[in-house]
Amino acid sequence: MPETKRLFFAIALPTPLQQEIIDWRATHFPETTGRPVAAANLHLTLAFLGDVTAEKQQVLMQLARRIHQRSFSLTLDDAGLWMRSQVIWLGTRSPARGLLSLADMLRAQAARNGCYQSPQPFHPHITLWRNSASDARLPAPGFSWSFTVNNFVLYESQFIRGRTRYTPLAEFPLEHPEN
Ligand code: 2AM
Repeated sequence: MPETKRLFFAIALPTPLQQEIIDWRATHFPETTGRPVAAANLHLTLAFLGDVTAEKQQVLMQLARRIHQRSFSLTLDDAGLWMRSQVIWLGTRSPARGLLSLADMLRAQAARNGCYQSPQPFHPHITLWRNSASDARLPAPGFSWSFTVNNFVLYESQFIRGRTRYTPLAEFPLEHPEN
């Protein structure tokens, strides 16, 4: 069996925003809500690739480098609870066109290269809590954070000594709007 890595393309959050969201989470949710995702692990997945060989990783990275897409603004102003996956997430009420087209392209490239893609529509989200209680309360609307997405990242997901760790393997720049 060839060696594989569990990979996904995602948008990283700027470090100060990670901390701001963690502080907001701490004041707006009780500790009993579930298992909080660590600050460094907050991200928005664009395309989940699954277990990928080194060869396929190279192909997918080459295709990702060929994507010409302008940077865009991402506003986080929505939250929800998915009962089935027991996830509480942060998302966006009006996803930028650039976000949707970037995810579409990466997901299509992944599918064409044999990485299973869920038939569920893409719902951009940042997982905040896992194993959340089904009666967990969500904060009232009114929160909003915005930042410019200038690149996207290929991550490896590992489970080491009981902890999930996401390691960035490569960064892919988006184009400056004036280009
Ligand atoms: P989640 O946060 O909603 O669980 C690394 O695991 C990232 O890939 C997470 O953002 C996770 O989404 C996502 N992910 C894991 N398994 C997936 C799957 N089968 N389909 C789509 N996304 C998946």
